[in-house]
Amino acid sequence: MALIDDIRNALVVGNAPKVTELTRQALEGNIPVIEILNSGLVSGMDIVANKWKSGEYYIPNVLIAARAMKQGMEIIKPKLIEGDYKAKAVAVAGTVKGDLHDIGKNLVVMMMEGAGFEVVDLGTDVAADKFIQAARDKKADLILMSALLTTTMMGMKDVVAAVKNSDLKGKVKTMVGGAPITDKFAQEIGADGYAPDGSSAVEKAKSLLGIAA
Ligand code: B1M
Repeated sequence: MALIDDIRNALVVGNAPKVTELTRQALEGNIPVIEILNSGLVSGMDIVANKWKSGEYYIPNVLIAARAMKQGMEIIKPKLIEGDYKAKAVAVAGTVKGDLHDIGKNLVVMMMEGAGFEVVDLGTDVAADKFIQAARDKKADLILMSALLTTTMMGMKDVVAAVKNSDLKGKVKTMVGGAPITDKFAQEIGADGYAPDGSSAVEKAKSLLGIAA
């Protein structure tokens, strides 16, 4: 679809005003929000990732594309989270210590909110004790962790261990995700769940907490 292609292309070159405008047009044209997200914004970010990997793009190119992605996500957010606002459960979410990537984490937070979860977003570079404190303060059912770097993913193990060594043991489930994370890794560090993307994160969270789909 031409409009979706245009959103993707504008994101790849980091043209945030154009991404914003075209995303708004797509919503007004009743293009399904999931299609705008997956075929436009996420697919554009995949192209950016490949260009960086191949050396065609440098960090400034990636940063302006990430800014365009965020602005596009802001436009679709109300549509993505509309519907049942009744909190089914409380989750705290964050990108682990040392890691500043937040696009995927923000996406997961939006999808969880859209499914009725109350999510307390702790942002990026979140240390284990901050996850624990927030989970305790908010009486959370679930801790959602994201990591994009192989050098930070072990921070998830610290959080899982901190939960098991605290009064939260048995009360709070832990879930992990992010580009370098696998189901095998989740099992190795003792996390309760893993999901490869936002939609499956919602399904996994519901199944961990025994919430009917
Ligand atoms: Co970064 N970076 N980066 N970066 N960056 C990667 C991750 C990298 C793979 C690129 C590459 O080299 N090919 C590489 C990591 C290599 C490695 O660890 N082996 C890398 C590097 C090296 C770095 C720096 C170290 C670069 C430098 O400074 N020399 C630096 C680190 C900074 C830091 O964190 N301390 C850095 C910086 C940056 C930018 C600031 C420029 C920017 C981040 C902007 C931002 O987030 N606000 C950036 C970006 C954009 C990327 C890539 C290109 C794209 C990431 C992204 O947003 N993807 C990335 C390449 C890649 O991933 N292939 C890369 C789109 C997003 C929708 O996907 O985040 O995977 P993702 O989320 C998905 C799933 O993973 C999942 O659902 C989401 C939706 O489907 N998911 C979960 C995520 N969290 C989940 C949690 C769940 C469940 C599912 O449950 C709790």
